[in-house]
Amino acid sequence: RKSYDVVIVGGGSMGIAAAYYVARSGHSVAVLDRDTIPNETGSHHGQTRMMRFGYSEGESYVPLVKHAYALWRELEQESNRSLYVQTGALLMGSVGSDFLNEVLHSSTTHSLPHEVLSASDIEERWPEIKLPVTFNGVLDTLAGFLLSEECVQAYKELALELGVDIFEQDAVLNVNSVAEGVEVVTEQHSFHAGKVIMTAGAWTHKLLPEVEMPIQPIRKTIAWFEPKEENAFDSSTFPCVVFNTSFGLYYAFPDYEGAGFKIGRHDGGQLVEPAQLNRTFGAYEEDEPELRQLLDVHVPGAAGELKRGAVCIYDQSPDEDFIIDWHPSDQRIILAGGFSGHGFKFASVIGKILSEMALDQPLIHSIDSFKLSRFK
Ligand code: PYC
Repeated sequence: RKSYDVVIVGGGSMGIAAAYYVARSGHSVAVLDRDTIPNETGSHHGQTRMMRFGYSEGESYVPLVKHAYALWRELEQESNRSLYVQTGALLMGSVGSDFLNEVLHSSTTHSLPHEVLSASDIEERWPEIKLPVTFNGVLDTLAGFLLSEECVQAYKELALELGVDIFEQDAVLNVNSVAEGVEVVTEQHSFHAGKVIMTAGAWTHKLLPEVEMPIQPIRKTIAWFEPKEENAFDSSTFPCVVFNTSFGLYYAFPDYEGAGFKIGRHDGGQLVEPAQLNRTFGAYEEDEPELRQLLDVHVPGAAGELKRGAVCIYDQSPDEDFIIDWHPSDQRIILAGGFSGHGFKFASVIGKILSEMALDQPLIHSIDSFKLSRFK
């Protein structure tokens, strides 16, 4: 049996970041994952994740985004990698919609650099975007995208350098509280931990059925399309875009290193059991057409050939806010999940917060609004 100060169950973006920050404080750490790290079965694959500051999900996230951003920049320095591409993000929707009002409220409350643009301002600047006159947009100038697998790889390499033990392709079978710590049993090993951090997405509830983690896994698709005109959507000139339309909330990324114009839909998707998730893009009839629909209406020049499609998973909480808390009956177990498809950008700062929770340190941010007890 192997003993560690902290065992982390789930080495996705949150778990691997937590491993790094715990190890940086001089404690022994093991990270356990049923897959490899990084992998294509969680919520961090597909090249890019958006970093937005004027936050449509609520201005209370803005200080957390700012801190996350500072830590991503620090990770770039420490890993000697380039992880962030600042393109700006253009958020568009009906004039006066709750969505745009919240983006504006976040931007003004926190004095974030931004520009409010009419439909014609937008079309003048990016003729590839087609909008009705009833739409306008907010350009979040600091925004851009993170290279998601590279971020996970960077944390992994730094964690390994600090002596973290990583156990890949070894699924966790049991997590049990005992008098002197927490026992974790995997297919191949057994561990004794002073503290356990659970960052296993929908698997957390399976491993700790006594904790009511109200997380619904949702199957989501993303796809890369060949632009009809070469270079029209290149990340050197085209921003990340979000469209809040009458037929769905969509996000898209400019073409980075020839991958194509990447698009996904934030709402919708299929409610699934994690073990039964169909990971084949195209397995559902609507997979490609629902993404093309947005392109056909608002970005027709990007609606070329499908280059690649992928499937990923959202772990959705009922209010789409995160769940970060201690286990209600064992404070040695820390729970994090419900990132609801907007969590990746925060993985750096949440990893740090989870490390502080595990090490009984003061928290750099309050987690009051993320507590599990809000659902009671
Ligand atoms: O939170 O910005 C975001 C996002 C983009 C795609 C999925 N989530």
